[in-house]
Amino acid sequence: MSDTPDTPEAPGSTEAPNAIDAFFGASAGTEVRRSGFIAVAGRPNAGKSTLVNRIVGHHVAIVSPIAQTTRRIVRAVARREDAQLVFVDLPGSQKPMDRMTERMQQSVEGSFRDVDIVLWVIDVIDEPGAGERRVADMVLATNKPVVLALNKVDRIKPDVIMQRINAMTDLLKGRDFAALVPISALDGDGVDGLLDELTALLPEGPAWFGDEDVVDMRDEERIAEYVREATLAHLREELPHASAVTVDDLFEDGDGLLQAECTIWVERQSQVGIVVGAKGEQIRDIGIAARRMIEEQLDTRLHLSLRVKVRKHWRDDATWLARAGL
Ligand SMILES: Nc1nc2c(ncn2[C@@H]2O[C@H](COP(=O)(O)OP(=O)(O)OP(=O)(O)O)[C@@H](O)[C@H]2O)c(=O)[nH]1
Ligand SMILES: [Mg+2]
Repeated sequence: MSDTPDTPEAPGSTEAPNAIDAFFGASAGTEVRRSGFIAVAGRPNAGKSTLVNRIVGHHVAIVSPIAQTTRRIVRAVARREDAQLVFVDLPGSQKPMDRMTERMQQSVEGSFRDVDIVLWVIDVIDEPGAGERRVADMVLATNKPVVLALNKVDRIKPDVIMQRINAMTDLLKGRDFAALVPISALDGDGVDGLLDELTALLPEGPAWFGDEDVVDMRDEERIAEYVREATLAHLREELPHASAVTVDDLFEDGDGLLQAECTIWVERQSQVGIVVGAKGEQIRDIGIAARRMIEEQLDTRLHLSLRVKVRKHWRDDATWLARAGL
């Protein structure tokens, strides 16, 4: 478990106080009496990671407009009054396309065993279709209480919410949601009410993590994630899906400066030039953005070196995926 610094606002979320921060003053020092794990599930791009970041008040999970941003599960801890909530941010669920997405789907299904509640996040912009039916089958098979978060309400007219609630209720085949809450993970609307519902469903029990803990991930994994987020922000078309990041070396030098050597993997030689950019300005910009984020989130000074390598068909190479922690 790594500690995260006291820089509460995630980038892009500075306009509103986050839901949990408002309760920290009152809850710090209060004994934890209820605690549990909450799987955050749903289709790719629904806003699961954005929601987890808003709730815990740190940018712990990477976010992008590209589907299948989350590849590794992130456990993030929030405290509310006498309760500790551990959010398990999952990769988006869709039909697997290769070994990597197959492994991601297996990790999603495996993670349901160890949680108390399933928080199903949907994007209310689209009418629920085959993708959502697929998630419904998976979620129903867990036999856990299911809370539905209807996300991105900032993008729709209020009367659409009722239509979506009706369509989603039909998908549950006679079972009931434990709660249905319209929210905007982006601006925070409804998130407080969602936390009320989740907290009420938690079992009694002591804290799983310390009060200082925010994210259950090694620094090496966090650095790889932030470099990937910066890469996603700079790349277009097929490249976000064709790229992966590994940390090859990580150590602190004599001056207390963290040194990280990372590789951005692509699938074809022709993609190397796209990542590097003319005169290397693209990879320099990726490096600057990643370093800023890592320094802020890990509360450290960092020297980051990036290189680009080709690994053909890495998405279908089970051994390589396991080694890369994917
Ligand atoms: N308008 C609006 N956009 C949102 C909201 N929540 C998330 N988004 C945007 O939706 C996109 C996807 O967000 P993510 O949090 O990465 O989605 P995810 O469900 O974690 O996606 P995967 O990791 O691919 O499964 C990003 O561009 C977010 O800024 C919201 O409440 N309103
Ligand atoms: Mg995500």
